[in-house]
Amino acid sequence: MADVVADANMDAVQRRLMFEDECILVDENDKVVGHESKYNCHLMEKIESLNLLHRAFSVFLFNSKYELLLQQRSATKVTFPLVWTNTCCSHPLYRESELIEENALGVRNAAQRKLLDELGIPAADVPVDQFTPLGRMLYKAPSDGKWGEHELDYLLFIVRDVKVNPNPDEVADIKYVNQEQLKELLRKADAGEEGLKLSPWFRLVVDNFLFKWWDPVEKGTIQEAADMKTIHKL
Ligand code: DMA
Ligand code: MN
Repeated sequence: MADVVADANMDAVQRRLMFEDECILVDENDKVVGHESKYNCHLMEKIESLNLLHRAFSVFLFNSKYELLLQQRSATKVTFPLVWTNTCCSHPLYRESELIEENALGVRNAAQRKLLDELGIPAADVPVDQFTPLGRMLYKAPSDGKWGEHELDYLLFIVRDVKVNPNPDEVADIKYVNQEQLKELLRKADAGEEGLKLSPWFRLVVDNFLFKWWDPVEKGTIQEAADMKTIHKL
């Protein structure tokens, strides 16, 4: 049963999205098995009792100096408020344009939609054919006990100089970091300095993939690192 009192305190914009967004349910091989509201997909109780797993994406956008754009999630996000994370994360929705599996086009369409919605990045600045799908990972992460994630997450890289105009409903702050600056951020998060927190999925990508992919990004050889066959269970 939904906790009516807690939900009444939920930010109105985020509540609307919880019920409007219809996520894609997949099995552990990323085969579509159905659809479910964003609300139900992120309730730990439903995730555990129904073994709900949904499709998601994580964008890593670099500028032409090969600095990675990070965002701090807004205080009103239902899951993982105020944590720092990669450029943009969300879900492809259960609609024709975002279900296209060929070359992960559905996921790339969703990424373009959410880069505009969360960060005000014009679609023209992030053409769908410029995203490189590098891999997929499966993970589960509780947020606050009631809410959490259980996702099959597509990792999308893109190198573009873009106009950014963050949407305060989604994003509290942004910054570009080079490799050294990100390492300093990780050190601070590990030491608990300045109340700095990183999202669990960003941490998984950092610990498993990001630094070994950064140099190929700079050399323009990142396509060679792509492995869309494996689903990494982390
Ligand atoms: C969900 O992100 C996706 C991942 C990879 C955690 P989110 O909570 O930011 O989704 P949305 O922006 O749709 O609320
Ligand atoms: Mn999710």
